[in-house]
Amino acid sequence: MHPLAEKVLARDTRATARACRLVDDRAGDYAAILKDLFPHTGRAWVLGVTGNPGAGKSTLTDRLIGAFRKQDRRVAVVAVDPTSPFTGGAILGDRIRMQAHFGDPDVFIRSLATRGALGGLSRSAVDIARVLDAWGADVVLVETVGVGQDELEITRMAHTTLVVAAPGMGDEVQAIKAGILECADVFAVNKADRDGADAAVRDLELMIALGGEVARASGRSHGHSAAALHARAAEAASARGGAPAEGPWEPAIARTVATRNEGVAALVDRLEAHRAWLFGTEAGAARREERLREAMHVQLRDALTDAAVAALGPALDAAVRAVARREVDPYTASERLVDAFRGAGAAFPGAAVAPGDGP
Ligand SMILES: Nc1nc2c(ncn2[C@@H]2O[C@H](COP(=O)(O)OP(=O)(O)OP(=O)(O)O)[C@@H](O)[C@H]2O)c(=O)[nH]1
Ligand SMILES: [Mg+2]
Repeated sequence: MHPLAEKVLARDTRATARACRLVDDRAGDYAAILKDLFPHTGRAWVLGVTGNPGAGKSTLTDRLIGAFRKQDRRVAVVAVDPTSPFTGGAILGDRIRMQAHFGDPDVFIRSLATRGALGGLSRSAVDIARVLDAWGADVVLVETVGVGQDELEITRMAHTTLVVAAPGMGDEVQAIKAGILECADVFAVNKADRDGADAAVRDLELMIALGGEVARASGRSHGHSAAALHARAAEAASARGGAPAEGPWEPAIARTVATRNEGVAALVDRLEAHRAWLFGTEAGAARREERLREAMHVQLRDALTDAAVAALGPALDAAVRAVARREVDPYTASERLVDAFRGAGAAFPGAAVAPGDGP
């Protein structure tokens, strides 16, 4: 086993920080470390915290750290900084907001610095969450601003996604990116000390009900009224410590005032109810498999892209020039490159596909 991986498993915080840095930079033995750690992962509950800028994600995350620490759980935070490509600015602010937990050996906070490369951010976030899972985190909180494709992918990797909304920022529901809404398992209407919290809750309730209508009309099963009853029963059952009920999950809503630590216990209950559903029901198992498949697709896409770019080398350059000169369209060029890559498929014994043999 890689010595750094060994130290992560021994819960050495310094070594864990170093492993995170290598993984974020894709430097050194990062791949070997990830491979060695993987068998020791799968224990952590990955909780995504997303929402519009300034909604109170970091403040609420800090409160959630506090609530989980009271239960004696080890907590890790991955703060994905949306502004880093330009300024790196928000990282410092988030660090300061979570400073209360600085020095607690059972809290690990890491800001992501990855810039540039396609999919780099989501890849780093997933891998770093794994490192922190191996470090022994019971809960990994991943804070992202709900903008951009990368961030959507990060949200989709979480077991449970908390969307933080705040009143007084215009039409809250409209302001939340559609893709993020689809991933929401629990909503926090934060800044409930401000005017407009009731309206925000009503909008969300309506939106969730309409989501059910749309799903029913299109023949999908989640969110319809029977399901809503199931979900509520599940919530009630798990609040009593019983088994969650079967059936799809209906998003839950909690009001919070993060600055005053109000409503946080109720929020944690709703998050826990989702976790109980996810890990305790057939529907939850199906959801986890679906998410795992999506994650595999992302991994595969990245691996294939890297492999193809490396294998094609000059052919790719030639294709770019040919497209630029309008000698060939990009669709045909891509097909030809794929054929060429498949021709070089001997690197995958037994799985090689001859040109023209494809589906
Ligand atoms: N009135 C009120 N203010 C709050 C509440 N929660 C957070 N804030 C304030 O809102 C501002 C933004 O809070 P953050 O926690 O940084 O929000 P964020 O969503 O993490 O922001 P970004 O990471 O920049 O997108 C800060 O000034 C907080 O003190 C709340 O419940 N009520
Ligand atoms: Mg923040």
